[in-house]
Amino acid sequence: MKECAGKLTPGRYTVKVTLHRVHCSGKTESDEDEIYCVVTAGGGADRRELARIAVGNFEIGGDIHTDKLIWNETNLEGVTITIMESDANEPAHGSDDFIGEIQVSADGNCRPGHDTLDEGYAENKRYRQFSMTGSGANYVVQLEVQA
Ligand SMILES: [Ca+2]
Ligand SMILES: [Ca+2]
Repeated sequence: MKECAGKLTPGRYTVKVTLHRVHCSGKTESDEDEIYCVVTAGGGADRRELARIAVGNFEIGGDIHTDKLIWNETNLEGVTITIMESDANEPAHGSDDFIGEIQVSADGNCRPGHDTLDEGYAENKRYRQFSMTGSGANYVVQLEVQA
């Protein structure tokens, strides 16, 4: 019983998420997509932005291997990793475009959010792969999650 209770203590797990690869097979812009990702916790009015990381610019067929560290914290709650397209340089186009999102629970389990499909693991079995189709785009995102 004691051991079981210990396992349920919040904040026990450090979750490390690395963005391994992003592949573009459909853009939301006519020119380059400027992709970034945001890490948030909470929802609705409690939504808090914890990190914002630039990923890169994409044309169709674009394929970026980044191995960028996105998150490396002891999670007290789940976080959401949202892939966005920036319109900072296109003020006439309104707000940034949503591409897709992945929810990472406190113990490191991943599940797809809006406009996102869980494709399981990449061919090498090491990276979790998600397909994202928000705002008419089509991206494949590979994450390495260590918990
Ligand atoms: Ca846009
Ligand atoms: Ca843009």
